Amino acid sequence: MSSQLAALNDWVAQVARLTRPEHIHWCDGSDAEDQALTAHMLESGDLIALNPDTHPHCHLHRSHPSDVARVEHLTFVCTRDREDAGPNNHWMAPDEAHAKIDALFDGCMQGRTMYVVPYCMGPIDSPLSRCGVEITDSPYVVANMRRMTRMGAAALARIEHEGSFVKGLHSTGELDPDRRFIMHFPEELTIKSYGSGYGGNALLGKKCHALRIASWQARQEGWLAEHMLIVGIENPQGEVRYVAAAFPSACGKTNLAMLIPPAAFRDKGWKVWTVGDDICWMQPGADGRLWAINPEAGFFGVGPGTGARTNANALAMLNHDAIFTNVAVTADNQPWWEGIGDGEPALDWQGRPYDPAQGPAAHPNSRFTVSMHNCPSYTPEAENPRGVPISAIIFGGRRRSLVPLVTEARDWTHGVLMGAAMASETTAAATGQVGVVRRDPMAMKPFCGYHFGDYWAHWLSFDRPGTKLPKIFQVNWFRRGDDGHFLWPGFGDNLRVLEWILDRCENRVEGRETAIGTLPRREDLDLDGLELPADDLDALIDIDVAAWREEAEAVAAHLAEYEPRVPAALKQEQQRIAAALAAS
Ligand code: GTP
Ligand code: SPV
Ligand code: MN
Repeated sequence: MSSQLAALNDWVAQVARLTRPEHIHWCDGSDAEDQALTAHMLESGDLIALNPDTHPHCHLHRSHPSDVARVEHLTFVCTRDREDAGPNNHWMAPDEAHAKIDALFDGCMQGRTMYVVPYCMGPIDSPLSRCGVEITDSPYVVANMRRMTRMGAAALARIEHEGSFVKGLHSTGELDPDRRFIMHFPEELTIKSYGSGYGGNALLGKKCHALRIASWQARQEGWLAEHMLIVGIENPQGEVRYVAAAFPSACGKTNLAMLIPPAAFRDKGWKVWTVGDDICWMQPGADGRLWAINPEAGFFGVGPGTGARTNANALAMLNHDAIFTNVAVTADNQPWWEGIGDGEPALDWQGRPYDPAQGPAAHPNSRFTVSMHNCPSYTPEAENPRGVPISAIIFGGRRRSLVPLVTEARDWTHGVLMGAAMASETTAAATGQVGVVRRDPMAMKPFCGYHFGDYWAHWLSFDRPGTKLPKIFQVNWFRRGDDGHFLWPGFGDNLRVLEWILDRCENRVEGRETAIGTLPRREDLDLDGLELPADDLDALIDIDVAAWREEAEAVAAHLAEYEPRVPAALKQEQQRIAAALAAS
């Protein structure tokens, strides 16, 4: 046995001594294994079969009603030095954290099966990929990990010859919010999660490994682990350009990654290719460009708002072999959520007869899990071990006011400031109040595994001789008028903005320079086939200088929260913009 496998076996044995499972099952990732697990979950009630005629091999899982979103207040980064976790994370000393959570794990798997889940984040043969092993007592987690990662024998083989893997220990525990912690030990490449069966709390390959732990590793090794979609845009000449975009949770990544071009664009030959919808790992290649992989193998997407009009690609991938979590069902047992566009809910997400007085039928953070092979716009480039070259990086948020439809940063440093200054209205993806504007730098507030000051310095460090970095942009699909309506139609029409962005990257289109960056003028956007009230368009590409002066002050105060680790170059950039605003 290789020493790597010996280390893995030792750890599994040690966990088994602590948690005392009745059985230990090593997952091989095979179809037979998946089928057996599914049958077992149908029997236990963990899964409910959906209509086999309309949705073959699709199942519904209902979470405990108190366990339906990520829990940021119970998520900790446990570094030896408290400062390294930064004010952006909750911190606990590693010894204290281990003791606290191990006490919960003590004996927690008695009478249950412990699953050992080897997985690879990224294509098995990519040098950019990294492996992990999740130990869990939840068959639902195993089924999700199988769709979301390259799970099983191939991953184990890679672990056997590779230096290291991330250790993740998970138990659903009693699902008691008072006995729930999601703990990260970046210096030990270890994650421990207890008391939640939900998404980012429990599928440890995703946010815990691929963002919190990976961002730490990426800083040490010279790459970036980001909360970004990756999408390929093919123009009528057949050239494909890749864009990576960071939007906070439930702010449009899945939708942009699977965008369907508006009819006028489709007719001209525009196509969109999906590489990833949530996480992007990227690093400079020998040619100086940034090359990116999607470490995931599937989508864990938001149901509500996903409909035939807004995202037909997403709907099309959900009619076979999908797991649905906390959605409603129709009388004939099809999945249903607000905005799906068809049918009526019969049972709500808790399985009660639907009653509008009890709130929405589907939980606002209800989700689907599918393999990316289900997606009609999926591209085999997602399997390319080299990754894809990134032409533009986009930062976006959900802002009903202030932030224009699109703004181009003047250079990398300005772009990093744009990312660092991002703010967005909170959503149902995490427990807590919804709709409150908070700073969410690079859409990484809940996910950066170390001090934001160090993180910004790391971003700035990519700007060095020999690199051909992507241009950076900021977008906002969520501007609203005084009466609350969205000023921009969004979804497929976002391609009009992507076209301007890609044309800017190749110096093919003009814009208007302002204190906050370059904005398109009306004539710079391709609005063919779009009926947009002139006032709405004006508002979308205008800037309110007085409001931006206030924003500049707020950004300075926000940066100051990360002192003394804020890079001087970032502060100077902020002052440059404040001065430009003062002069405009
Ligand atoms: P996570 O999986 O939580 O990281 O979310 P995400 O960023 O992938 O968000 P997603 O694409 O699932 O969108 C979340 C919600 O925003 C859904 O209700 C969408 O319908 C809505 N949405 C997405 N794109 C747009 C857009 O361009 N305009 C408007 N108005 N809403 C959008
Ligand atoms: C998010 O909240 O950003 C998600 C869902 O993508 S979860 O996997 O729960 O983090
Ligand atoms: Mn996400």
